[in-house]
Amino acid sequence: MLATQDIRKAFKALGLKSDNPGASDGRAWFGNGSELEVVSPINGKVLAVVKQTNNDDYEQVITAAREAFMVWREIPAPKRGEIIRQLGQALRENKDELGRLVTMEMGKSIQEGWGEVQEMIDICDYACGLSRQLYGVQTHSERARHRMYEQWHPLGLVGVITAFNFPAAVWAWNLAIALVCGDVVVWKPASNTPLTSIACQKIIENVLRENNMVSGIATLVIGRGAEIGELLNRDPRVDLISYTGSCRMGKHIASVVGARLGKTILELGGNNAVIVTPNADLDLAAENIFFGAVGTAGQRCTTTRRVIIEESVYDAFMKKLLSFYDRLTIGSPLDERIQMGPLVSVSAVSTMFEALETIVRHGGRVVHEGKKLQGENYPGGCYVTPAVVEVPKDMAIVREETFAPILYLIKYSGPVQTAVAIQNDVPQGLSSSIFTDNLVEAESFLSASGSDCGIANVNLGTSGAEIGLAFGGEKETGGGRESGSDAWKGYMRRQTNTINWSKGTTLAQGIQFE
Ligand code: UN1
Repeated sequence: MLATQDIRKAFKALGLKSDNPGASDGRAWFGNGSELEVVSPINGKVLAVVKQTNNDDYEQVITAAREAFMVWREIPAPKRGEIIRQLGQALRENKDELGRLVTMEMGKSIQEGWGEVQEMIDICDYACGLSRQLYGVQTHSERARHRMYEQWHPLGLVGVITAFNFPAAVWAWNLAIALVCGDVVVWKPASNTPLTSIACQKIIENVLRENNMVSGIATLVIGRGAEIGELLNRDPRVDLISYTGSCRMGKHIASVVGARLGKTILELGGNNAVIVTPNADLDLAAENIFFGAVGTAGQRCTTTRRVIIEESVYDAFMKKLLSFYDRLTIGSPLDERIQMGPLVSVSAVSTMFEALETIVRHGGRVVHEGKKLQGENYPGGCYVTPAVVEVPKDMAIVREETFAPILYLIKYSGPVQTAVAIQNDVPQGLSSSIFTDNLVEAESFLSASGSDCGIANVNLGTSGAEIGLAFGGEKETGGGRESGSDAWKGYMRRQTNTINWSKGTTLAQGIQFE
């Protein structure tokens, strides 16, 4: 299951101990706050202890970060990019053990643990190239002998608050972009996954040290959201909060950071749907929806939560889908053949079964039973089988994001627009997809009157976005964008410059002022 020697091996490779300080200013490690026990969902046992950040520790970290910004912002962007290239290299070297640690700490399958580290490597490669492409536009002035252009400057200190489900990659796709943009980063990870953050912090610190960089460029504050997270939200020295997590917390952060006119990038909940039309390849649809629904045990923001199926193909599709569920392998996520590990915690299991009770009480029909798994192969109370339920499209709970492997099947009849309307009729707007070989259906799904989500795919699932384009969503998903495309602009400040080389005064808009 989770052998002590495996834990020791990973800890040794990544510089972890049984007792770890949880704050770093980039040079020294400390932690004078309360103790946090880190429990592995694989067996319900304590992996290690972390000493969390208290207020004084926080001050020390933020002071170091602000000082580091004064230096880092002046280093040429391609040089910053070179350091991120080296971070990618260090992650390549640590991919195996870091992937294992992610799995040990939050329970995703080891295949997905390695995939997560690969996503970190990808964003480092991307950010290195980006460091030579932080382009601003120039335009023609209406005044003779005037030149106009815009340029992008570093913004300052970025507070990165991450979720348990991608405990390393969310940090990486914020940090890599923020650092090449000339910002410095303070990271507050989820309380379920502090060990992964300590391991990542050690890796970046090593790289920065090897480059003789000042400390404070990348820093870490492990602590409760209500304490340390709140200090970050209220702190005017933190220029941008990039938060990944629930809509409820995102609304709180938007109001607190907004009240001081700070910037936010919010990547909040999803309630992602797949539309299966009569023109879909049903085998392809079933396979992709299966991964989308049970990958990461249904705990991705991009997890497929709803399938909206045209009535004439409903039964045939369901049969194919359930045949995948029947073959699903559940167990220790460190076993390479296992597709689904435990949920992250016992409380996540309770949330799942409370939701299932509500669904059944309101008339949902269970077609694949979600149940708790017990016995010696499933220690610790976090293993479940995923659920599939048929529901009417207007059931209230279907509009909520339950962070668990529960998949809703909804029947539609009529044109594809009917399915799109059902899909869009939820508060969230992260990811969506359609399965169809019909061009008109696909294009109408992608059109202005189609999916209202930040991500819209054709013939692939809702999860597993690549890093090359912008990642994020609309409505209650928060509107933020991370990773590729021009998401970097969210991490910089824009400056419009006009230069007069005419030796005379010409006012814009033709104003005479003599
Ligand atoms: C998340 O669940 O917060 O698209 C992010 C995906 C991953 C990222 C998920 N690349 O599923």
